[in-house]
Amino acid sequence: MAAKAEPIIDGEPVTNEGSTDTIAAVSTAPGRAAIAVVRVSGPATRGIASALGLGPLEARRATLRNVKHPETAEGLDRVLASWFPSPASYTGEDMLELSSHGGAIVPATMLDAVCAAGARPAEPGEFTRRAYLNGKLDLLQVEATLDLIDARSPRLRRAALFALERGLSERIEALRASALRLQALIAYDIDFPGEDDGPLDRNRVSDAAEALSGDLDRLLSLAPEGELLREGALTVIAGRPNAGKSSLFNALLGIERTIVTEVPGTTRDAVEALISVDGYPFRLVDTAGIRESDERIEGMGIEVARSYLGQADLVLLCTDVGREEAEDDSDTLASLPEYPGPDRVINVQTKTDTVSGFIRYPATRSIGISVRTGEGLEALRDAMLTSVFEGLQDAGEVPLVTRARHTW
Ligand SMILES: Nc1nc2c(ncn2[C@@H]2O[C@H](COP(=O)(O)OP(=O)(O)OP(=O)(O)O)[C@@H](O)[C@H]2O)c(=O)[nH]1
Ligand SMILES: [Mg+2]
Repeated sequence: MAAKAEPIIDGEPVTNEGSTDTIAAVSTAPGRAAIAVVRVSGPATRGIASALGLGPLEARRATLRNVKHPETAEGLDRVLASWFPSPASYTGEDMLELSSHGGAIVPATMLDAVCAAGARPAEPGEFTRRAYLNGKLDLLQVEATLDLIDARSPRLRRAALFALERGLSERIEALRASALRLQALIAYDIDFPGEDDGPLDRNRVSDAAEALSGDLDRLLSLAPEGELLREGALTVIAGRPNAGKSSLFNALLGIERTIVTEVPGTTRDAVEALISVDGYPFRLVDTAGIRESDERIEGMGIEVARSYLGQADLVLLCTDVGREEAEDDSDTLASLPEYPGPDRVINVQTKTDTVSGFIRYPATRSIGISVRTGEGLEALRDAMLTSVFEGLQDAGEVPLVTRARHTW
């Protein structure tokens, strides 16, 4: 990681009063596991290590040790203990990491012992908060840490790691420096118009302003896609009953998740699953087929489908290629107030294996697929990617803003 980070977003230097208490937490997820990690941070860490009977520890070297309870002296576990003296630690404070055995009991026992020796349980995010307050991470890096932990797609993992390594911070710092240079040029022009050096060349100011605004536009233009990387693009599979929506949902998911039958009106509720296409996340939703229906439960399903349509980042509008009135389907959906508009819709013609000499539906974006033969599924995945994440794909590995806050 780069040199000591300064908080850069608020522009105000953040002062750390210095924590007086020592915090501890089991940092690994609960459940049956080979190991668990208990972290301790704060001024009492050294004393806690000694109360647990760890003996002398070399800085930043994992050492095998027996841990005993500070009050009862009962042996608790054999652990790998790592000691990180301040300031070269994650939080900037004295820190101790105990890699104990995992499972339901051992990590809790470790935490209990550490607290009996003088620590208190940490609040959620408190280690990272201290790292921020001690200038070890800037705010963008804190958010990147969260994104990295929560990443549900390989692309977000890469973007988050880039931001954690200060790629995004450095980009923002460069933009800020350009803005300050521009401000200085303008101030010079206003304050000293008649100086010996002569007036400032107007082009210098306008060129600098244009360059800055171009850089900002480039960063912000990818913001909507960056945000979708965190949650996944809401991709709604819609169409008339029996169009093959659930079959497509299962095919994209790779498992038989929803019920498929030849009876129109099979799917009643919306079923959601996260899939990754080439490392990019899509929240896929299978919905009830949309038609006029007096049947109460089907009607409710249709309402749910319509509300999903209204929020969709992308709609896969399915039409059974064999149906004679197929061409009316897109008109029926397009007349709904929730319909998102053609640039967010891919027309999918289903069941191409049932017709010989499949003829392309005369719509701009239309892909023929068959879940029986697999035809067109790869082309559909490509179209989904380009529809939602084209900018990111073209941009390659660049700093990315992934939260609405970044665009304020
Ligand atoms: N030959 C063929 N049949 C398909 C294909 N896709 C779906 N089907 C059949 O079409 C029928 C309806 O499929 P579903 O996936 O249940 O359709 P749906 O749009 O989810 O239907 P509802 O939930 O009722 O709205 C089933 O009998 C499927 O086996 C395909 O690619 N080829
Ligand atoms: Mg269905």
